[in-house]
This record gives sequence, structure tokens and C-alpha cells, in this order.
Amino acid sequence: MPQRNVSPSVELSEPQHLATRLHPVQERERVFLIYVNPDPELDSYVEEELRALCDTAGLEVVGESRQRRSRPDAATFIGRGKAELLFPQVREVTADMVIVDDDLTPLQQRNLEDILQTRVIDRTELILRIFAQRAHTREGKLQVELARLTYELPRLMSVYTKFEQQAGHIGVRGGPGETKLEQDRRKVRERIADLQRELEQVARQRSQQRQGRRRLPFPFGALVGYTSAGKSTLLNTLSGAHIYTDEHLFATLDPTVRRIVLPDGWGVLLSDTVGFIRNLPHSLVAAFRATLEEVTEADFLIHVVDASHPQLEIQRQAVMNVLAELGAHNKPIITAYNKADLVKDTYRLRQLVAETPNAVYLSALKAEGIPELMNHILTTLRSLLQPVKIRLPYTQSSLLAQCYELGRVHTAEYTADGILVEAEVTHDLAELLKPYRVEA
Ligand SMILES: Nc1nc2c(ncn2[C@@H]2O[C@H](COP(=O)(O)OP(=O)(O)OP(=O)(O)O)[C@@H](O)[C@H]2O)c(=O)[nH]1
Ligand SMILES: [Mg+2]
Repeated sequence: MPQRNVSPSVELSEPQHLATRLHPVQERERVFLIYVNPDPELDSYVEEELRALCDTAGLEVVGESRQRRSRPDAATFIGRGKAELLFPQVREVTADMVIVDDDLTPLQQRNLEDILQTRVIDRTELILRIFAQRAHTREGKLQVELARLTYELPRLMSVYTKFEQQAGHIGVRGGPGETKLEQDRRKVRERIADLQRELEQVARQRSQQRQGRRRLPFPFGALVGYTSAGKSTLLNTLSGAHIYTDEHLFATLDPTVRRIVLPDGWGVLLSDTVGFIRNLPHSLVAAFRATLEEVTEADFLIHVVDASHPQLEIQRQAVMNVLAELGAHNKPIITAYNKADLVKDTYRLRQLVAETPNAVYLSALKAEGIPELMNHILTTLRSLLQPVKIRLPYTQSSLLAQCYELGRVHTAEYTADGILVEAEVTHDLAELLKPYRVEA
């Protein structure tokens, strides 16, 4: 029986129950996929990606169908005729669930469930399920619960409207259905507010950690990229860490920070982050704000691209879109074309690198091309800094502390008429230090 058809008389009043209405995935549920990609050239890519998401979620694909429409149908997304056509197919393969590879409105979802007589979920719900399976830390779990409840809230109405229709309560204001609906919606809203408060707390802690890191003389970078591009593998190779990696999607949900040492001995902190995907649900981006602040606060980004992927351009663009959404697209970005060991055509690799500013190709797995990446990090960081030679009066010694925080201090000599400092600092700080400059 489709989960969404559960009558509201079933105990839904605990927020936890509402949260788990997107129930944890039982192994190998049988799913029927409906692709709605408008561009035939991308069929194999979008279809493989949806299958990979299902595989990651532990679902068994038992049937598939394509629908191409210029505009989605307001009531059913794929069109009533198409849905009715699919009903016998879905029944024949005894699918437990139908997945539509796009975002459905609550109404479309409900109408499709009525026609197909089975549970219907959309791409966002599938991704939320995967995130729920993969969230292990408290922060990850809070973020996923927030994203799920935000997704669920408008859908609650749909469950109740259905119940009221079945029970003949349409339009009965203040009737039992409505009261219960209001009660449940209030509880969900309260839980959302609680989660937001808890996540604010997490964000504050992270911000304190970042400030702590800022006191270290290390610049801070973040690895970003499409899911499965090899971010965690690269961080492991660079730092000798042992972060979990696997061939499934969204192996990493929580950021891990590691220190790496550049060729000239300078230390840099690098953070691994959650992978991006095409049409990443906005509720997830919003809920993962605390985690994604690692990206927005970074001094520079390393964008890891799977160079062996036939549609790497789509993936690269999807990542750039999320970065723009986060307001992080103007940061210095080094593009690391990864998995070079799988690309036979080395001319193609060199061409990619030539076409992209500040790019390298490498193999994180085979640890090839790493010195070139290190050099790019070094050059990128140097471009953020500017050399200064200053004599600070002792009354201004707090500026020396800032040089340590925001740059690299090469020498600090305590003389009779002040502290003689040679350093490389950020452009803003160099401006502040102008009055104390001495000739080089
Ligand atoms: N052949 C090859 N495989 C690689 C390379 N780098 C990573 N992989 C493989 O690609 C898969 C994904 O790697 P991860 O490091 O988990 O990717 P990620 O970007 O962290 O993925 P998410 O955390 O899911 O976003 C794993 O099976 C890795 O072994 C590489 O340079 N060459
Ligand atoms: Mg990872």
C-alpha cells in the first residue's frame, strides 16, 4: 500500500514520525523509473545517473520508461494519458515504487499515485533518502532531517486533503481532519525551528573552529566537485589521511579538514566537502549551509572534475551553478582534472587543461600529477598575498599578529625603534600597513 495513502488517523503527531514518513529504505525495494529529460542527446547520461542514484540507495530497478514533453503537465507532470499507459507496466513488474527523475509538486505526486496505484517519489526525495542513509554525524543528521521536513511540510496538506475527500469532509472548516493537519503542521514547523536553532549552534562552532584555524598561519582551501569525482581520494593522497571513499554517489557528507604541506614547506588546510549533483535540491543546499560554509569561507577552491566522464562538461557546469548559488564562484579556483589514468587520449587532457584557467590533470588514485597541483596551489596562494617590509612601532604590535593570521611572516626583528617585519600578507592588510613601510 502506498505510504502516502496512510490515513491521518494513524499516529502522525510526533514530529519524528513525520520525519520518518520518508521511511528508511528497506534493501532492494523494486522501483520503476520514469525519465523526463527533454534533450535526447543526454538520454544515456541522465538515465545512467538515475540508475546510479538508485543503486546507491539500494533500490532494484525493475522497469523504465521515457517521457519527453516540452512542458510538464500541471496535474500529473508526465500527462494523464502517459500515466494511464504506464499503470499496467508498473503493475506487471510488481514495482514497490515509481521514481520520476524531476521535481514533482505535491499535487502531481498524489495524482500519479492515484493513477499508478503505487508510491511515487521524485528525484529530490530519492536524494534525500540517500543522504539520510549516509548521514552519520550529529551535524549531518540534523541537516538531513531539516531538508526532509522542509520537503515534507507542503506535502502534508496533500495527505490530509486526500483523507478528507475519502471521508467526505471537503470544506468542513474546523473539522477533525483540519485540526489534526494544523496540529501536525505546527509540530513540523516547531521541529524545523528547533533544527534551525541547533544548526545555528553548529554553524557558530564551525565558525569558531575556522577562527581558530585562522590564527594558524595556514591558508584554507576546500575541495569541491561533482559526486564521485574523487575529492576524498585526492585529499587522502595529498595528506595521507584515510577518508572513506567509494564508487557510489555521496560517499562524503561531512567535511574533513586535513593539513597538507606544499613544496616550500608551507602548510595549507584543505577541507573535503559533500559532492554536488545536477539539480541539487535547494532544500539540501539550504540545510547543508553549515557544512557548505567550508566552501564559502575558503581562501581558494580546488574543483575536482572526473576527466574520464563522457559528460564532464555538464558536471562541471552543475558544480559552477551550485558555487554561484553559494556565492563562492568568484574565489580563486584551481581545476583538477582527475582520473587521468582512465583517459587514453592524453591530447584531450592537455586540451582541457589549456582551455581552463589555472588547471592541472592528475590521478588521485595513482598519485600522478600531484607536484603540478601543489605548484598551482602555491602560485594561487602567492597571488592572494603581497610582499611587505615594514617597521611597526611597539604600540602597533597587534598588526604583527594580523600578519601571522592573514599571511606569512618571514622575519620579525625586535629593534630599538620598532619591529622590523618582512612578510607576505593579503592585499587588504598590505593597505593597512602602508604607513609603516620601509624601503626594501
Ligand atoms: N581510476 C581512478 N579512480 C579514481 C580516481 N580518483 C578517485 N577514483 C575512484 O572514484 C570513486 C569515487 O571517489 P571518491 O574519492 O569517493 O569521490 P568523492 O568526490 O569524494 O565522492 P563523494 O564523496 O561521493 O562526493 C572511488 O571508487 C575512487 O576509487 C583516479 O584518479 N583514478
Ligand atoms: Mg567524498
